[in-house]
Amino acid sequence: MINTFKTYADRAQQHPNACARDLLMLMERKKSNLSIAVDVTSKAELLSIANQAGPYICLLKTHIDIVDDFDADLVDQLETLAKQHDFMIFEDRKFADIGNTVKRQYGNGVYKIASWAHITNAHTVPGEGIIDGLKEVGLPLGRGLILLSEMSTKGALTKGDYTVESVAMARRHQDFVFGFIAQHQMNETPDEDFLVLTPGVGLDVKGDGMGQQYHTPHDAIVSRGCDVIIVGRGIYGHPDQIQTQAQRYRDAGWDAYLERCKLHQ
Ligand code: S5P
Repeated sequence: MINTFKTYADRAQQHPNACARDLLMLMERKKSNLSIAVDVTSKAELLSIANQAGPYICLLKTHIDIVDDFDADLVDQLETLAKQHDFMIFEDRKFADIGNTVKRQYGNGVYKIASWAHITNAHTVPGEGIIDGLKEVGLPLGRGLILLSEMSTKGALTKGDYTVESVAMARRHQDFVFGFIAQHQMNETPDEDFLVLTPGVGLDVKGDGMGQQYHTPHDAIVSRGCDVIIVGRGIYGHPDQIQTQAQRYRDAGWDAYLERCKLHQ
């Protein structure tokens, strides 16, 4: 692992991928490396949490297919909130099929993910064709893709050669793929700048009894070199404290980033 340290602002200036540039600039402008994972099942709750957490986040991560009363208006309202509070939207679809199928899952169907999600993600298990399929739909729309190279859960099979091959795939598609869902920084050469968005982040608990494993924002950002912390239940699990918890994780993530900057000065 090579550590050629640059600030988010430096990276925004130099990054070859437009979506990554937008995200890095937003992070710097808003002083936030926090992505909230809003895994709730009602439209009203999703919108309310997005509105309350909006000022503190750089990225809103959705699982749009768990919303019982999904409709097109939900997407319209999320887009309005994204503009109002200045955040981007990441649909955590975890595509995992052949290229010809995923391009339809991405662009068509009820959710039409490519039409509104700035970022989505994919497993690499089917091989590189999955990137080709998603790219056909997403690249003309200016969207970005991240690959799952390491999962956060106990016993995950995303390790060793799987992770190495996933990074190699990303390297061959840098016009569209700009980073990873992972637990560590993934760059291998000094000129590489993949963003690492990392889930399994919590300040109060170590796990959830279903395999999830939590680390602190400090561990994720300073020790493991990740760029964006993804926090779900640590924030939305306290429905009466959305703003307080979002601010707490935003501060913890940003303080950790400032510490990382200092360490490399
Ligand atoms: O390896 C992973 C990849 C993802 S995208 N582990 C994860 O937990 N996630 C997602 O991050 C998961 O689907 C959920 O939306 C979020 C973590 O939520 P939390 O409530 O455990 O913080």
